[in-house]
Formats: sequence, C-alpha cells, structure tokens
Amino acid sequence: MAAQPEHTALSLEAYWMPFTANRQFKQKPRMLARASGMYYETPEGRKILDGVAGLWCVNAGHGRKEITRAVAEQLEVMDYAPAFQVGHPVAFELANALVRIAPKGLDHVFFTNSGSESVDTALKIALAYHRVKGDAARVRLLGRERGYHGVGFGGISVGGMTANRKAWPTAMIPGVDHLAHTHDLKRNAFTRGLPAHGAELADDLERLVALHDASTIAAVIVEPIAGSTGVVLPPQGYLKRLRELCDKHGILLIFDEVITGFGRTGSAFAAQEFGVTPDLITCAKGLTNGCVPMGAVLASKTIYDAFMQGPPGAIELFHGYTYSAHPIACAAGLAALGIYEGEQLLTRAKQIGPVFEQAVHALRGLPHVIDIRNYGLVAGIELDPIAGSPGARAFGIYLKCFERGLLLRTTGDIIALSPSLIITPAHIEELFGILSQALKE
Ligand code: PXG
Repeated sequence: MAAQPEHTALSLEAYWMPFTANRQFKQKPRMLARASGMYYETPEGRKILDGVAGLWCVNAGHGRKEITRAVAEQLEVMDYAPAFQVGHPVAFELANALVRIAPKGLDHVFFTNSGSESVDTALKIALAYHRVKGDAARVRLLGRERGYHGVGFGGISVGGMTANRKAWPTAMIPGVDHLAHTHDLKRNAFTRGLPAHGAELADDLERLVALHDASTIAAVIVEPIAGSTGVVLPPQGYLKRLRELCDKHGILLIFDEVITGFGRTGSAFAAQEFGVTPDLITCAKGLTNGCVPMGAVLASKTIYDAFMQGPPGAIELFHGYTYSAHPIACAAGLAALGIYEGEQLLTRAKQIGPVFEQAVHALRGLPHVIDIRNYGLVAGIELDPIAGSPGARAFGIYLKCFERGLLLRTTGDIIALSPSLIITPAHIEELFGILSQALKE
C-alpha cells in the first residue's frame, strides 16, 4: 500500500468541512486513512472500531473486494453514459434488483446521487402525481418535528431540525407543516425495541387535516426510525395508524429510509419490518455500501402508472440528474446487493440484535445516562446535558472514544450507534467496553 501523507504535513485550510466544527477540528484533527471490515485505521496506524458504519452506510463492512472489482470493471467497460434519453444495462439491472428486495407494490425506481436528492425527488414526484391526476390543489407537504431529510431546500423544509430552520428561516418552501414528534422520555425511557406509548400521536395528522383540509395536502414524509435527530423510534402501532389516516384522506405516505434501508432494522426496509407499505421510499447510503454516492426513490405502480398517461413522446417527469444511474454507482449497487443477499445481511440484525440490545442496555445506571433505546442494529444513548452547554457531554464522550479506538456519532447529547451488519459478539464487547469506560469517567 502506498505511504499515506502525514496529516501534520498537510495544509488543512482549503477544505471547508461539512457539518464539522472546522476551527476546532483543524486545531486537533482526527484523520482516517484506511478501512477494512469493522475497522478504520489512522494515518499513524491506530485502529478505530467503526461503531456507525461510516455514516450509517457501510452496511457490509469496509473494503469489500466484490464491490472494488465491480467498480473497476465498469470503469474499464464504460465510465459514463448520459442519463437522459439513453440507457445502459446496469441501471435496469440494479432497478430490477432493488424491486426484488423492496416492499411488495413498490416496483419502480428513480435514481439520484444522495439521500438529500432522493428526498427532494420524492417530494417533487408527490406534488406532480396529484397534478397529473387532476388534483392540482394538493400542494402541501407535511413533515414531522425532529425529522431529518437531508439538506436540500425541500428536505430542510419538511425536516424538523431546529438548527436548519434557524439558519435558513426564509428559505423554507411554502405550504409545509409538521406533525408532532414521538420522542417521549417520560413514558418510554429505557424501552427495548418499539416504545409502547404514543401510537395516538399519529392522530396529529387529523389536526393538520382539520386546519388545512385534506384536499390541499399532497404527502406526509417521515423516517420510520429518525436517525440524525437522535434515534427516535416509532411507537407500536404509530406507523400503521399514519398509513390508515393517509389512506382515509388521499394523502401519499413517504418513508425516508436513507438510514433504515438495507438491513438496519432486520429487514431490507423498515417498511417490511414494521408491516407498513408507504407510497414512496427514499434511500441512499447502504445502496452502494457507501462506496459510491447514490440514492434512489422507490415508487408504487399506482404512482408510476399515473405518470404514463400523457401523450406518447412527452417526458413524463421533468426531473433527473447528470449522474442519475451513473454506471459506476450502479455497478457498486449491484455488487453491494449481491453481498447483502449472499451473506443474508438484510436480516442479520435480527440474529445479532439481541446481543447488541443486551450490551447497550447494560449501560443503564452509568453516570448521566437518561435513556437507552434500540432496534435492530441501531441504538441511541441519551445523556443528561451539561447546563448551558447542550451537546458538550456527548461530544466529550465522542472525543474520548475516538482516542481509545471507537468511532461514534453524537447529535445534541445523544450518542448514536449503527454498526455494520457484519458486527460480531466480539466487536460488540469491544465497542461497549470502550464506551462504558468513557461514560464511567
Ligand atoms: N434522509 C435521512 C433520513 C438521512 O438520515 C438524508 C436524508 C440525507 O442524505 P445525504 O446522502 O444527502 O446526506 C439523511 C442523511 C448522522 C448523519 O450522523 C446522518 C445523515 C447524514 C450525515 C450524518 O446521523 N443522514
């Protein structure tokens, strides 16, 4: 392997890092240089256990040679093909492969390059769908408090993350409203699996229908499990109730499965795990095992067919990206799906989940831990904030863990864990050994 440049010799100034405290980072950088299986390695050769599958995306573990080969071969055969008015076989193959693992009825795929683009695409499809059906008054989009749907203008508008709404208050697209969130520590703290209380919060949709009238509402978008705002699980029965209410009012239901897709919950998609089929699913991340940027929107036959009614020769959906279905991303996606299916990773969270659950709930009672919640291979550990310094407690743990060889994510004072689906009991022991030590101190 080629020698890695010493990060101390690198100028760090030019790169404006995303979602990062740039000045703090550049004072004391944390660099990753290599990755294999469950581990990263720093430029100095220190191993770091990856507790978050990169950023919820490397579901089959790092450095999968099957994907490397597929990408290299595709680059040799055809590096790029235009996405508009011509096709290439791998795009159709990947769409077919996705439909095979998708919830029944979601049988069409629109390709994007990220979760954010998937969200904006799904919202645009929802608006256009009602229009092509002659129901053009349905223009409102509903999200949920504490939702995260990426960083596009559509995504931050339906999202319920305060920091986004504060930074760009006038950039919100019009006609958006929000359901109440479902996070309820009083009733549900330290629940294993789905919380018992809160199905009735889905009825908040009735409040918005009463306010705006159903005839103006196009779609509701929610994450089946909210990730970025701190692992918020759906109360038992909540998603079913939301589906019923959407049906009652002719509103489309969109599941943002950017983090729950590709086996995180123990099924290919959370929709299958929770037995609720939305009209549209957004996904990204695990689609290519995080190797190549790619996202997708899965759409129902009803939605797709509604668009296929216009004059022949007319473009049915005026939308797409230069890199939609990029051949390299498609090759990576096909190889990733091949690994997921070949190694039964899409359901592996069901087998290893109980070990993970036991280990995470063993942190109960450690200093400042006010909640622990988990489902499949995702967990949230909520800490009591330091008065006047929200987020500081959890970020302190993050830094300590990094020094000791564990990569976590934190959001506010919530630690999120979302390891690759290949995690073993030995890795789980190592992960929670480091984390519990950091919490104890
Ligand atoms: N929807 C959901 C539900 C997401 O979690 C996006 C959309 C946007 O995807 P892109 O590919 O545009 O980033 C996401 C992204 C974290 C974290 O630490 C989560 C995300 C991104 C970065 C960090 O929780 N999710």
